Amino acid sequence: MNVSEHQKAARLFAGIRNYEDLFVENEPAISTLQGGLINHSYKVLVKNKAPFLLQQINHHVFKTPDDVQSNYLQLWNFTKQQEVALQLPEPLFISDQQTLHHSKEGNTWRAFKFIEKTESYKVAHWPDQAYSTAQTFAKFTAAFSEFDSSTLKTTIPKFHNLSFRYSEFDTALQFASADRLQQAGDLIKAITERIHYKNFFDQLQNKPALFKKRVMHHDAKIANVLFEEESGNVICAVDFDTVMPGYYFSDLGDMIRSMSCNEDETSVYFDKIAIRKDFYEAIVSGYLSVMQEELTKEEVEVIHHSGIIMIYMQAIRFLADYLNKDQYYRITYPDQNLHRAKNQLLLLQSLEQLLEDEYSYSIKPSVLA
Ligand code: GN1
Ligand code: MG
Repeated sequence: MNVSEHQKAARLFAGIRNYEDLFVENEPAISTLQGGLINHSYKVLVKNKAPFLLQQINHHVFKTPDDVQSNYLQLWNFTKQQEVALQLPEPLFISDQQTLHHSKEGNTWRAFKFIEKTESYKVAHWPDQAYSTAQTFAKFTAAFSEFDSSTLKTTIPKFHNLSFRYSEFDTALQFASADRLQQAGDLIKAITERIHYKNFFDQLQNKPALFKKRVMHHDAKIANVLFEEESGNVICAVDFDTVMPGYYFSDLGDMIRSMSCNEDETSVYFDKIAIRKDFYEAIVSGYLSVMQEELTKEEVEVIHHSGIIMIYMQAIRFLADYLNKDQYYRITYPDQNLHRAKNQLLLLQSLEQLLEDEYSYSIKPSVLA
């Protein structure tokens, strides 16, 4: 019988190590979970055992999957040892020390206890939901304020470094086909016109005492939060692969990106892409309700740059990937990355408008002049 790779991994995490242990009735039942653009995830049911989430870590994106897992275990152990009140998904062990399975096909697998009766959303439905999601990611960072973030391994170098992303985009421009360059013409212009956001990032990188590195999630979108089905309350954040030291605006900005609009990043209803002011305010105030004390005065002063930087960065990443012939983000139709970039640039425009009209917020704050 031909046993697939994920089936073998599921058996291992289910505690079935030998063929003698395997019977028809304890063969794991595996279903594919939709969602992320990077890893493959499955729900596994095994007779008389708690269900679990099985994941294959994408090693094209995460070149050192063992580091991804060791970062997670560091956080997990810290919360247990320090009795930090923060819920995290429980990693499953194959043996005493082992939480990873390296398949002979060259892939890395891990598993977590499945958290039942939950749901997650692609967009926020009520400002309250946005507020509690913002608090969740803020509490995540706050929970590790006593943890030395420099001990975390860098699983994706320069991941949320806007200057680096901009240079990748520049390189993509040089190698793109004439056809793709033409299709993306307006979007390329919209990005290059806004190079001052990159310059802003360059400047704050030179001020480590004012702009601090903390434990950041780096994928703080609402889709990465589990809500309890019945009550709608937040249970916990998930997807900690990109936890690394970073700037606060990575998470706050990704939340603005993913929750202040009624359409998600894949929407092609371009005329509906807009920032909802009440959601925007809920996100910023929810985040500050937890993080205000942690942030420096200078960080708070430029808080409205958070959404700008992250939406801009995501537009750049989607467009660069389109120009690179879609090597990074999974697509379901040919122009999807182009459309995602357009979606994000429209969102950026809408945020710029809001900040100018309603907040009289200067995009070049004096602190960084
Ligand atoms: C990727 O796979 P997923 O959806 O969790 C990406 C994020 C992007 C996001 C866009 C490792 O996350 O940075 O913001 O897509 N993760 C990685 O939705 O590149
Ligand atoms: Mg992710």
